[in-house]
Amino acid sequence: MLVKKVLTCFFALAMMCATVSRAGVLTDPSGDAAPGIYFSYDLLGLSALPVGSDLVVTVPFVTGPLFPAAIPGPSSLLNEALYGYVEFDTDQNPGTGSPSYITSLLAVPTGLGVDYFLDFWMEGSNPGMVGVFNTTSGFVGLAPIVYGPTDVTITTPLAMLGGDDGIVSAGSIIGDYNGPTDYVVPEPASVLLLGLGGVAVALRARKSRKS
Ligand SMILES: [Ca+2]
Ligand SMILES: [Ca+2]
Repeated sequence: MLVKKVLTCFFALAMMCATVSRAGVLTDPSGDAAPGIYFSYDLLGLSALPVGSDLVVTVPFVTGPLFPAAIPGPSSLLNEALYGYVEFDTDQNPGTGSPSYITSLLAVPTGLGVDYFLDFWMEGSNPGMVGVFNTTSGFVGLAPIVYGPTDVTITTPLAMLGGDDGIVSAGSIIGDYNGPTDYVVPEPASVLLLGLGGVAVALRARKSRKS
């Protein structure tokens, strides 16, 4: 009986750890992006994890023959430049902050109360940097972005996010200059499934809700 109780507690703790440790890691299916007038960016997911005193965000994309050799930012002045936002619910409380752009632009519920966001548009006038905004008080500063061959990575000092611990709920909406082509949102149910290794189940659930 005692063994069973210990095992039950261990399993519950393991589930909590799995959920927390994966909270900043999201997946998104390939092939679900809307056509873009200039380029159809197709997200594969998003990770937003604390590394030292920074929050490191990586946004990977589906690549292919037409994918740019290096993802262009707005300062490239290329038609296929990447635009968009990454949003953070830093206190993981949907009751604080603002509604997500994903909701206001695409009418998709996210469960996010967005406290901070990264603005890719600002890279147009600040090459290699994106804007960091607090949804209540406005512009906070600039954070570096690295445009890679298959993903982009943004490193934001936690000090610019109100001294947060870097455990955040996050989402992203991206596209070309004309408008959004794809988005990724957190889903509490799928976060738990991912923690338990149910990736395929989560992807199927996501796709059925999108179609
Ligand atoms: Ca996608
Ligand atoms: Ca919030």
